[in-house]
Amino acid sequence: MTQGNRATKSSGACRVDVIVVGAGFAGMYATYKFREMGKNVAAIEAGGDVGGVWYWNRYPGARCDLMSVDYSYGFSPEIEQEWTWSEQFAAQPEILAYANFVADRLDLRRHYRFNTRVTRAAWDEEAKVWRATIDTGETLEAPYCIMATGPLSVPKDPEIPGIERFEGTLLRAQKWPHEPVDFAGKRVGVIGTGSTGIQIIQTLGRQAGELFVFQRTPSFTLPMRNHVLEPDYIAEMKRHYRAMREAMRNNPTGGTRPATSRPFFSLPPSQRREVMEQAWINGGHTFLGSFADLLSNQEANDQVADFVREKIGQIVEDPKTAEALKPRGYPIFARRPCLDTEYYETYNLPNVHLVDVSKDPIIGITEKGVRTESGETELDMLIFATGYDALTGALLAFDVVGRGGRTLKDKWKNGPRSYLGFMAEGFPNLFAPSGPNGPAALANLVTIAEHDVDWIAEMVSFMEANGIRTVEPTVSAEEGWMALVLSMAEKSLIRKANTWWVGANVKGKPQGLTMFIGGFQKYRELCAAAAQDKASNFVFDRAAQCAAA
Ligand code: NA7
Repeated sequence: MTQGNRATKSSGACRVDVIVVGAGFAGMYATYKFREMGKNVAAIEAGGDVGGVWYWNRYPGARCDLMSVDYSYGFSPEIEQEWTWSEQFAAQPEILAYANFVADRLDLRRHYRFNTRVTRAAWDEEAKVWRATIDTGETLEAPYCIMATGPLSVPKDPEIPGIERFEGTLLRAQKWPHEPVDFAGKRVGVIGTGSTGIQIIQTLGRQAGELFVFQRTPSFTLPMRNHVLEPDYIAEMKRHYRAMREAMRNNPTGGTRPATSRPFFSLPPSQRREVMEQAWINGGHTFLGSFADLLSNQEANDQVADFVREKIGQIVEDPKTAEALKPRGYPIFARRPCLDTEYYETYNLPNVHLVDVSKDPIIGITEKGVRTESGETELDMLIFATGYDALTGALLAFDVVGRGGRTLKDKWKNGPRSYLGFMAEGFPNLFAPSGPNGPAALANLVTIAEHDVDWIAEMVSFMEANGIRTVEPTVSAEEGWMALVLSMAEKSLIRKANTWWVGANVKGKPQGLTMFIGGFQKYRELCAAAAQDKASNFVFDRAAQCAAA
């Protein structure tokens, strides 16, 4: 196989220095970083091109709910200057165009094999290499393997009988067709009302003939207040990128949203109300930046939830529909807080119908549509926006076999365990940037990805400078990290909602909040401290000790 550089082939395997799995933001950056270090990189991607989740998620209304300036690479001042974002919150086509721009600019595609999946990755203890088998039957081998497989890359169908019977058009948000889909005059159903469903519903409500929303759990969603970026703003932003990136690294969200230490009840009621009104007007995730304790103080959380429910009641004209749209029974922000554009207003359109399947459960999919207890809704098209086997799904989708034949599936049978979120004891030289015990979905994934890849690259440089062939965390370092992650999680309201954040959306999956909730800045400090004390935290295998290999 050609990797555009110096891959060699011996004993049937294609030998390189680093294997990178994935062409999302983490994988692209890892490929670039290691190439710049002079490494021979072989990168594998299941999609037809770069972009990761943004390559697949082409559904109508797909958009990032982090600001474009945040959700972009900070490692290249040249790219920052050459690329211009058009909106405060970029839509999927623009994000994908950005990923393509970066891939072109850095000449990354020559390292990639697209439309290719890794089917197994196994550590060879004697040769000190990872061997990755790909679905062509070929094998790659390298001392280092970077699993940049992403926290949201394995789509999940709903557990509803009869899906295969549907004779209309079945569409999955996470694997959307590349060609345009026409909804005009069609009876369209949507199952799923998370961030994805909300974006689809607010878009298709204005395009479809009739839109039927099958809602099991309503999400809290806040106004995005998206807008076009004016030339003056862009010029200002480009002048200050360096300072902004520095601020992002020192921010709990890994983004530019200001943080606060102000507790909710430190203000008198009228001022709290004023702050909430302002947060609603400003839009975005302003609420979370307005009070420090919304994810730890139930009473504070209840008051914000009441405020948002009140807004829903004011916007949605039909009282029964408004009531069904008001989330209850879990804390606001404990499910991913969605950002929308006139989502609630969509339900005032005469062609949009809410089917509350928490009260009228779906029995099955039929040839003609969706059958609930009360009857059948006939549909031309049915869209699944039913989420992902998140955080661990991609890493457990194939066998990852570590030292002594132990698989990651076995190690993680009770939930993911790692050190710093991206290394695991028993799996030498294997790294999973933006992994499941880091800040993952709770902070800016691009900032996390860049940070993790930089940390890994520094570790590799240190190892090579010191004649070290392998690294893995010590048992006690991993135990300490997991104890910290789990004890912090105990205090968070996040664990009180049944979401993908805690594994509740996948039948049989171990439950629990295993993400690091301490914020990006703290995470970065802990990763830096870990690298400072290498002797305590890592087991190294020096070349001299395995001279025979
Ligand atoms: P989510 O947030 O996991 O949402 C999935 C939605 O699908 C959620 O509303 C589910 O309801 C619903 N769902 C799943 N199965 C069913 C069945 N059988 N019947 C009815 N409804 C069902 O995924 P998204 O893709 O929206 O968002 C994922 C992340 O992408 C998001 O958090 C952002 O970070 C970006 P449930 O809650 O299970 O009752």
